[in-house]
Amino acid sequence: MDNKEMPHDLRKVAEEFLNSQKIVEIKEIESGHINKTYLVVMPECNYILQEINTHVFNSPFGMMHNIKEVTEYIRKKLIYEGKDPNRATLNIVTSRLGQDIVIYKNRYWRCMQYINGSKTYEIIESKEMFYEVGKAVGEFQFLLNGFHTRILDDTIRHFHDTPYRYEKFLDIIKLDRCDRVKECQEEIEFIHARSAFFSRITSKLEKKIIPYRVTHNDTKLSNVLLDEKTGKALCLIDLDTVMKGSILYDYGDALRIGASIAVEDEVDLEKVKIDLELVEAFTKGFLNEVKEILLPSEAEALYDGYHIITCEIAMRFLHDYLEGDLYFRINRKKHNLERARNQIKLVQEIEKNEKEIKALINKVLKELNYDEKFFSSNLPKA
Ligand code: GN1
Ligand code: MG
Repeated sequence: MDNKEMPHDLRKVAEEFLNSQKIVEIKEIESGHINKTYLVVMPECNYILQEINTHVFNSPFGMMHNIKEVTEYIRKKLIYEGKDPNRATLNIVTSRLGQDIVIYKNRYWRCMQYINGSKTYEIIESKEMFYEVGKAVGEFQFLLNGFHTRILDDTIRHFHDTPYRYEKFLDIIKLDRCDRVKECQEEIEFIHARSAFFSRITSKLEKKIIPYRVTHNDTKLSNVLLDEKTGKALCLIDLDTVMKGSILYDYGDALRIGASIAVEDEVDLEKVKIDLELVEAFTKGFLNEVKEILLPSEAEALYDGYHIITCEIAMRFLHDYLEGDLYFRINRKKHNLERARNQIKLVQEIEKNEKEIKALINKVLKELNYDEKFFSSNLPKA
């Protein structure tokens, strides 16, 4: 599918949201594996224009409903607390007819304000930086603690349902449509060997041992905005997958990329290692924000979040490779296989450091005087 936009079409779409007289330039931003993103430059402030990938998000209105509800809630909460909400959450721009989505030539578009002076990163540059990322991820959870999960649409069903994803993975292997299974035997075996614990989080959700919360579900590093000058946390972006879920996946997904020394598609696997000091810095920032709402049953399973989400993403990249690269955008032929191998190496690193990571999480909890008695009255709303 050729996704290159005609400049004329892009302008037409942008003009549905913004004053056509003031649009200086529209340029593509390389970010994310799913949607297409553009920066619209205007004299006073810039905007983000995005084409929603409706193959992945087949309920775009449900998705926008979730984003609107969640950002409105965060905005009101921040105002109530006397804080400035403008740089602390996304601001949706509606079309001149008041709609959140513009459909142009059968494709779906939305627009948001660009947060000035903000920056995202593909790789962590210091402990301080990752501490701030931890704060942003934790604050998101904290701010949404009182939000009813039932308000939200299940935009991508079974999104972090790792056992379900494993079932689908088995189906794809059986089908072997692209004749790629024989090339990936080792990787497939790696996933099989870990499948027994894929339900560790989902079964606790089902049994209500841990609660469903409003979660971001895609807390990878490049979805966290930091202030360009001060390096302080601003907010989480890419709220497309905001739904009900487990805080453990949000904790783990942020660590997955942030605590790895290499980028997600690094092919030199020697470079794929985790930095324990980074794990600690993130955990401190994160737990400091959520210490008053985190249940002991969640606190004791934080490591599982890190481990299982990394297995899940490895399996998803491999699944997409076996299926013929239908889901994640690729820049080279074996990109998804390379990503899968990278994540598999990361899983090995996490497993190798299991004891250290668990000890580190406990150390941070102790330092924060985490204590059961705070939490019983602060259960999230169903
Ligand atoms: C996708 O859209 P993007 O690139 O932020 C994916 C996430 C994966 C991530 C891996 C809707 O996120 O689940 O963790 O790639 N998003 C969706 O980098 O599937
Ligand atoms: Mg995303």
